[in-house]
Amino acid sequence: STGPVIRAERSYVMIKPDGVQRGLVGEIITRFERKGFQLKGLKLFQTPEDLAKEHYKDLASKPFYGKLVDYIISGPVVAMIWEGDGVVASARKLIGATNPLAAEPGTIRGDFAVEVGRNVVHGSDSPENGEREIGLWFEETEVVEWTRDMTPWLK
Ligand code: RTP
Repeated sequence: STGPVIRAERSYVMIKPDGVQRGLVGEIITRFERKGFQLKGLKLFQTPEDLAKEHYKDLASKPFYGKLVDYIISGPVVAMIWEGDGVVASARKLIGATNPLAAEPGTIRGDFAVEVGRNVVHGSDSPENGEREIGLWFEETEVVEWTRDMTPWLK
């Protein structure tokens, strides 16, 4: 057949060093699993400084950029690829507002954080950035093709 390959939507979701140190890894993964998204990549990873800088390059002019990079490389992160219809926007909802004090209870940041500079988790802000970030954080061989058969319970 011809034409573009239509890929399912994917988000790059990352448990930041504070989330790992505080023992929130299982809790956070559980929320995405129970929602009904599919895990396509997962690793515990010590981030090199150049990768942290590249990931947040759009914020390079912000006054907090240096501190942000130092925070992201301060300990291991859990890097994940989650896939499913609408996963990018839905992940942002599950995660909650950037400033945890503004995040609704029931969201990850609303339930577990108080500081914008220690806000536990990251989620891509668009499908395009999802693909960009997955390309930055994962080797092709680390992206696993498998089927989670949730039919007829979930689509
Ligand atoms: P993320 O990329 O981590 O999912 O966060 P976001 O889209 O909700 O927020 P963004 O504006 O992209 O900011 C990225 C991360 O920078 C840190 N930040 N610190 N005023 C500050 O000190 C400040 N503002 C933002 C946060 O860790 C935020 O998640």
